Amino acid sequence: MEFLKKISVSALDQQTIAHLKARRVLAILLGGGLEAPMTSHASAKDLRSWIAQLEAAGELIRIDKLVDPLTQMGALLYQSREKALFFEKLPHGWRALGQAPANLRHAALAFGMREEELIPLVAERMVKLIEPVMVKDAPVKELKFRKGEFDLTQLPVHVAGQRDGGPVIGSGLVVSKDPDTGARNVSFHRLQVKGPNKSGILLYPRHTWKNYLKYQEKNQPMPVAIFIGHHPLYYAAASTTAPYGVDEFGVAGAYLGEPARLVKCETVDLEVPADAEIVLEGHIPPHIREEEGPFSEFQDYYVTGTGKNPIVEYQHMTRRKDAIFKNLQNGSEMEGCVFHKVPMSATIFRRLKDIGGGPNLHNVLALPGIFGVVIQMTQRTYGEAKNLLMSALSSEYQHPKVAIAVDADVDIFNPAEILWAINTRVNPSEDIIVIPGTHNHAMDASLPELGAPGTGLWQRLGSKVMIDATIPPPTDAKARAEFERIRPINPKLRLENFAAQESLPVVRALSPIFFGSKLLR
Ligand SMILES: Cc1cc2nc3c(=O)[nH]c(=O)nc-3n(C[C@H](O)[C@H](O)[C@H](O)COP(=O)(O)O)c2cc1C
Ligand SMILES: [Mn+2]
Repeated sequence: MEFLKKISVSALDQQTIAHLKARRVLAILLGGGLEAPMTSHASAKDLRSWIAQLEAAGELIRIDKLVDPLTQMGALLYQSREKALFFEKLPHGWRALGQAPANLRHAALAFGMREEELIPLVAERMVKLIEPVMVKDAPVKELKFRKGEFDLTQLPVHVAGQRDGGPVIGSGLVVSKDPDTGARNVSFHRLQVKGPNKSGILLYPRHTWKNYLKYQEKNQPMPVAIFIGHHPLYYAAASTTAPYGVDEFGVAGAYLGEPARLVKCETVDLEVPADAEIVLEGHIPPHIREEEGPFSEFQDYYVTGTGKNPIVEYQHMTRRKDAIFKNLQNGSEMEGCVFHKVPMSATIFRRLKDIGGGPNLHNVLALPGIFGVVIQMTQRTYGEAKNLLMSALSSEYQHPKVAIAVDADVDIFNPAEILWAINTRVNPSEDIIVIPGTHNHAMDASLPELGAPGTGLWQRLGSKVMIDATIPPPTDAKARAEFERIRPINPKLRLENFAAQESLPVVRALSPIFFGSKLLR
């Protein structure tokens, strides 16, 4: 039995997924859970359970050829907008997951929800904070490396775009604390690798930056712990802008429906997820700024954020024995944007849902480029859409510059339908309103930039626009009737029931989503 156990475990080490299925079978065969290295907490959601879930859903592509992260991986991730990629053969024996979630369908899978109901349900869940728990069994502590024993340049960090300044860890979630209150914060920050134990860091002026300024004022380095590779709901929590002082691990608990499992770091007074793949411990020294960027960013441009940014110096690394790296590529409609879209849309949904006593709000969705948001609603009264649009432009999130309101008959997941609503339901002089002189996102290249990244004056002073593409409210049935959309007689008839046998493959290859597809339900 002991022999079988050993063989099985090392065989599992070789592969990754068949492994997880096999694991369950083996666990039964062996009369209990397996030992490390593949073991994670029985019920813990981690990168491995996520890979298994993607594969079972037919959403994962395995890449078994050798891939060079510096010159090849970016192009493969860029073209995989539909499926997650699992890189089985990377330099130095690494494996890695990317484009997971590649889209909102994957995000819905991670949350265990249907795509249409994802945002309203996440909006409900995100405030049901669950305190994290400290645990003893921590797969991420299987291997420990002190300074000099690890080398960031040996990790399979990839270069995403042609003009990038170098390889950038896009999947690092940064844990820091407010030095005055001890309140914890977790957020995403791009980390350009600059040497065996050094990276740059882009600190957009929000919570981690605020913590850093407090340390800098005391002329002290800010301790940080950065975890790489975990279940996507940890990533969704890190990209949620909770109020300052709220621990995003509590948000992770809310998303997971169970407490995040944490352990103490080895060299800094911080806590990290026990089931992560890799943890880097380090500090951000005060006042030091070095050139960082350009980088393939979320809006699909390189330049924003480039300049004299702070650095991170690393003194320790822990990881699983067979750690799986997480590559995360930005760019419009790439994985990074999925992590922007879900928490941002849900946060704005929460903001709007009680306006004026509770509108008939159906959905909210951040649009490509992230500076736009669409609100789907049925107005109760004339003018109500504009009240909601004002609020969407001024929320926890600094991104929205363009806010569009549409009715329930517009498929907000299909940009063509949103454009159609703007073209056919807007009276420009009444329904398009520009608000000048607003504070906008500092990474919106279309607006004038004041100050530089890494300084307190980094911002863009711009403007915002709301576009009301809603139709008259149901209380004015006559006016509303002018906007009833065309539907064919017998909308439930399907092409495949009428097509000739030889045409069936052509019919089956058709996309189920097209202009008006929702009206045929
Ligand atoms: C993929 C991705 C990459 C991000 N990269 C950065 C970054 O490099 N620097 C930064 O300051 N914020 C970045 N963010 C945004 C913040 O992590 C995010 O807004 C988070 O909610 C901020 O946390 P905070 O509200 O606790 O400050 C990124 C977000 C995502 C989804
Ligand atoms: Mn925060």
